[in-house]
Amino acid sequence: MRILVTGGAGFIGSNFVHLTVATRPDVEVTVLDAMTYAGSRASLAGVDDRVRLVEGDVADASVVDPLVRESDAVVHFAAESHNDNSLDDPWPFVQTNLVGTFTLLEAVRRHDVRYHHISTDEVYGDLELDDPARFTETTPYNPSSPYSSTKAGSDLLVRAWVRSFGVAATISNCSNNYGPRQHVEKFIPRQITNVIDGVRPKLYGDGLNVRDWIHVDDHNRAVWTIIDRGAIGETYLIGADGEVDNKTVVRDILELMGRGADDYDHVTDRPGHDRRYAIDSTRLRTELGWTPEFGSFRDGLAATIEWYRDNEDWWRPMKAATEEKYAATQTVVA
Ligand code: NAD
Ligand code: TDX
Repeated sequence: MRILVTGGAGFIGSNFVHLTVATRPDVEVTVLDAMTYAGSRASLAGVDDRVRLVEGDVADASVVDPLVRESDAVVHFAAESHNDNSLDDPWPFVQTNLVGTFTLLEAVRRHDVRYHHISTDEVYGDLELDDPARFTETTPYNPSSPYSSTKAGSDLLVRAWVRSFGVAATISNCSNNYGPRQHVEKFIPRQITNVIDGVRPKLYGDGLNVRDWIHVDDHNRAVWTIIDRGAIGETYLIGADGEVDNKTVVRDILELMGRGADDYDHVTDRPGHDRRYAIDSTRLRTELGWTPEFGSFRDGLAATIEWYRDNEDWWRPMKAATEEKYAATQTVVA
C-alpha cells in the first residue's frame, strides 16, 4: 500500500508516520509538507530511510496531483493548527485549511483515491462546564475561532465531495492531543518547557476551561482503524474520556516536575476562548472496535515530560521566538 501523509512533519502527522513505519512494514509512506514554522525534519529522524519527504504546499495542484495519482490512500493532517495564531492572522488558515483541502479533494476525485480527513472536535463549538452533554457525530457545527471555522468548512467540503462526486472519504474529529513532538506553542509543551527553563507556567483566564485529552498514539491508532474498517462517507469521533481542566493540568505538570503546585501565573485570556470540549466516542468503539491503550492521563503526561527533558535539541530552536510572540499579547494578571 502506498500512502500519502500530508503534514507528516508536524506533531500528529509525524507520530502517525513513526507508528506506521513501526507497525506496517508493507506500507510505503510519502510525506507532503510545506515545512512551515510547525514542520520539522527532526520529527522524522529515525524513519528517514523508510519515508520520502516532499516539500510542498497542499494548496498547489501541480504538486498534489502527481503525488495523489501514485497513491492508494491519502491521510490529510496538514493544517494551520493553532487557535492563538488564527486570532492574530486568519488568512493562512483560510488558504491552507480550506483551499488546501479543496485541492486534495479534487485530486482524489480525479484519480479515484481513498481519502481520510483529519479534523477536530472544535468544529462543534463549546459546552458549558455543568452540561452533561458530550459531542457526538450528530452534534450541529458551531465553530468559534478562525481556526475551528476553517476546519469546519474543510469537513463540509469533504461531505459534499462524497455526496456529489462519490469520493471515497472518511472523516475523524478528535479531541486535544498530547505527546512527543508537539510544538511548544501548544499548552502542555509550553508549560513543560517553561518549567525546564525556570519560568512559571501561564494559565489563560480563570484556568477552568476543560479539554478532553488523548495521547497522540491512541489518536493515530484510531485513524488506522478507520482507514482499515471505516464506512465510506462516515464521520467518527475520537476521544479517550480524558476531560481535565487547565488548572489541574498545570498543577499536575508542576508536581510531576518537582515544583510547587501553585507556582504558576494567570495571564490574559484568549478572546472567544472555548469553555469545554467533550467527546462521546461510542460509535468508534462499538462499530469499529477501537479502544485507547493509554491508561491514565497522568501517566501519559509523565511520559511526555520525560520526552521533553530528553529531547531539548528538538524543541530549543523554537522556544525563544514562541515566547517572544506570546509576550507581545499576554500579560500576567494574577
Ligand atoms: P501541527 O501544526 O503540529 O502540524 C501541521 C503540519 O502541517 C506542519 O508540519 C506544517 O508544516 C504542515 N503544513 C501547514 N500548512 C501546510 C500546507 N499549506 N501544505 C503542506 N503542509 C502544511 O498540527 P497538528 O497538531 O499535528 O495537527 C494535525 C492535524 O490534526 C490538523 O489537521 C489539526 O486540525 C488536527 N487536529 C489536531 C489536534 C491537536 O490537539 N493538535 C486535535 C484534533 C485534530
Ligand atoms: O499558554 C497557554 N495557556 C493556556 O491556559 C496556552 C498555549 C493555552 N492555554 C489554554 C487554552 C486552552 O483552553 O489551554 C487549552 C489548550 O490550548 P491549546 O494547546 O492552544 O489547544 P486548543 O486551543 O484547545 O486546540 C488544540 O486542540 C484541538 C489544538 O491546538 C487544535 O489544533 C486542535 O484542533
